Amino acid sequence: MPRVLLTSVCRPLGEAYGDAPSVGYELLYGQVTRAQGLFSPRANHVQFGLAYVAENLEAPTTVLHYPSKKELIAELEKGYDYVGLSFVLSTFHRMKEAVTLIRQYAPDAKIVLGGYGTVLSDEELAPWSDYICREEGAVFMQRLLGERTDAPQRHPLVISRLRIFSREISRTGMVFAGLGCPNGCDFCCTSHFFKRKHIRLLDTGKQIYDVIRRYQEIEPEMSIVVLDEDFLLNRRRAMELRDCVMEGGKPLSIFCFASVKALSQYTITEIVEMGVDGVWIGYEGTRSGYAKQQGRPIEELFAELRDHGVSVLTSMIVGLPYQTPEIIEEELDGLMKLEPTLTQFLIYGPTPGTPFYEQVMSEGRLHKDLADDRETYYRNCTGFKAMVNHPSMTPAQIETAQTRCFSEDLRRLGPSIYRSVDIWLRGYEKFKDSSNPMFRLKAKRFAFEIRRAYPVFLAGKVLAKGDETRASIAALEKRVHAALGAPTLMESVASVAAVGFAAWTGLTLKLGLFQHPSITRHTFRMPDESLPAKIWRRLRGEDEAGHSVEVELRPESTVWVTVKGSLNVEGAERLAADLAEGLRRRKDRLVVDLERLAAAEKVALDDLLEQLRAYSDRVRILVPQEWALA
Ligand code: B12
Ligand code: SF4
Repeated sequence: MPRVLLTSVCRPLGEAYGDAPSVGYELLYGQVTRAQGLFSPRANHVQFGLAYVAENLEAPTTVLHYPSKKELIAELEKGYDYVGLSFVLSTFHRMKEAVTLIRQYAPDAKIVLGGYGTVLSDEELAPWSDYICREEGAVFMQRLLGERTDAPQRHPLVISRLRIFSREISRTGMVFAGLGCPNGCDFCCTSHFFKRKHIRLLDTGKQIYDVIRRYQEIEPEMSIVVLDEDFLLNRRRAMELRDCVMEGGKPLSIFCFASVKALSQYTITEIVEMGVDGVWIGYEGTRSGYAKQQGRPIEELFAELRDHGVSVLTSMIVGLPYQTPEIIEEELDGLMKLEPTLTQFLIYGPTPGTPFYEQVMSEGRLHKDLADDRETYYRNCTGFKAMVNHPSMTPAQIETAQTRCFSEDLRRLGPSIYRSVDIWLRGYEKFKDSSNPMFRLKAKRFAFEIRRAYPVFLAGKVLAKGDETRASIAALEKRVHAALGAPTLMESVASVAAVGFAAWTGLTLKLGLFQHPSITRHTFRMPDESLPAKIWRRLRGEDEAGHSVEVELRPESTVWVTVKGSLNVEGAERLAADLAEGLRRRKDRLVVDLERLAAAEKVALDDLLEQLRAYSDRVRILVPQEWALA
């Protein structure tokens, strides 16, 4: 079987290393809370697409996220038949760097390019590749490797970790529900990349819910991000998810992308019941006229979301043809009145493959220096550089307006971490006495999140810039304490420590220390996997008693054992002994998934449960609902 390596471009990334200023590993710190300095929430994001492709192949596959050049070389020297590389336009030069290494250290490997950088022409990409993927990547690779393409796709588990003041405070499970978007906004790369089609990776609400449950097996309260461009547009699928959540009886915390048009299809009750408590809404511009902006009046929609504990990340475009510095100012005022929790401001820019790009090129409006130097143009496809001749504004005016928007957002609304607490508090107050039991549970969840945030107030009161901001943080703290009680001694101690951590965070930012992740390496179906894998993997296969076992090593040291077929007493004894042996030798968490058993003897199940009881703090057993085991 061919061996496959999938990799991102190499680190270090960033302005100091020749990239455009915003290019790095983070969404919030890089593109949203960039003016918020030490108060910015931080989370490194891996290349999710690579994890998705790897999960769905049969070939042994290694995935590297952000290797250094040295680490990439070391991996290449292990010998691979195919090397897939994911890149975007702004990392085109990085792709070339990596391909040069692949050619040198794995000269026989076939090179496959994927990701949104492949909007470039064959002519530009052919010298750097053997194959180019411009579609959903798992099926593309299956076809390329001669594997079956008709099996249902599997969903990887990918977890992002959020840090505040350099401390990890929560984990988020990523759900990949779909690609592309039918709305076709003229500037939108992903919509036009998939030819305005929506490709469902998870077809039904039940499938989405099942993936969420898998994350919750790892951490019961894990929050979820659903990556799917206009997730709520498909009402049927979203309402199926809502039904599953209601049936499950446990409130969720889901962040998703949704347009005004899509959101307008739901009542706030439906949104909250679905578990959605965070949405990314494109505000764009008041006169931008995209179809997705049609629906409920935006002021009414935002106010309702806010009052029900739903945080909003909203994005505004700077540099639309009708805008002048005064109009941008007016639009910014309007946006600030909506009190978004997080805000992104991007410059209207042309990406190859979009209608806006076609228009700009046909009218010769790309700045001459960029038109003459395509490499510099691609490098700056980030939303932070004015690249197109504007009817009334100079590039400097557009870029200054963007910077001002970010700083005004911070000055007027304060750091986003406090805005989040404010929204949770509103949600808590709204739902704590609700007649809907699910909402009362949701209030408890908000209370839990707020309580976890108790230690952040002191740092805000001491270190935030501006008297007004510090005063509003103090006022929020008072409201929180009035609603949920004064801090405990431990929380007070944690608050003092948080000031230290916040100051340390400020210092690391100033000195540029610890700003790069280390490599993340995952292997899938590799024969030479590490020892822990071997211990568990020997459980795999058919048992003579009639059941079969599949083993997966999932993130967060979780081993997932699926048992299929029929389980009798003898087989259960052998299985239990093997599982207990693994648990004894390893510290991993174990999920024993019996949901796909066709038949089982009751005594066999009882034995299995009994044998694993000693490890109950690390073991979860999933059984079909109708069995109703404890
Ligand atoms: C998560 C994300 C990030 C993360 C992670 C980086 C990443 N590229 O995955 C972070 C926050 C770091 C990030 C940063 C940036 N991003 Co970004 N990001 C996204 C986002 C929101 C989701 C991508 C995703 O993971 N989707 C889920 C997975 C499952 O789907 P997928 O990526 O499409 O992958 C599938 C296929 O495309 C394909 N595929 C992908 N790679 C490969 C590789 C191979 C070998 C194969 C065979 C197939 C394949 O197979 C996958 C499964 O079907 C997209 C917008 C979007 N909604 O898609 C923007 C997007 C990719 N980002 C974009 C941009 C501009 C950036 C930044 C330049 C922003 C900036 N101002 O700095 C930086 C670049 C930094 C970097 N390191 O690359 C643009 C790219 C436009 C372009 N043509 O270049 C997008 C499309 C947003 C947009 N609408 O403009 N980003
Ligand atoms: S709604 Fe969002 S994802 Fe869809 S086309 Fe418009 S900008 Fe792109």
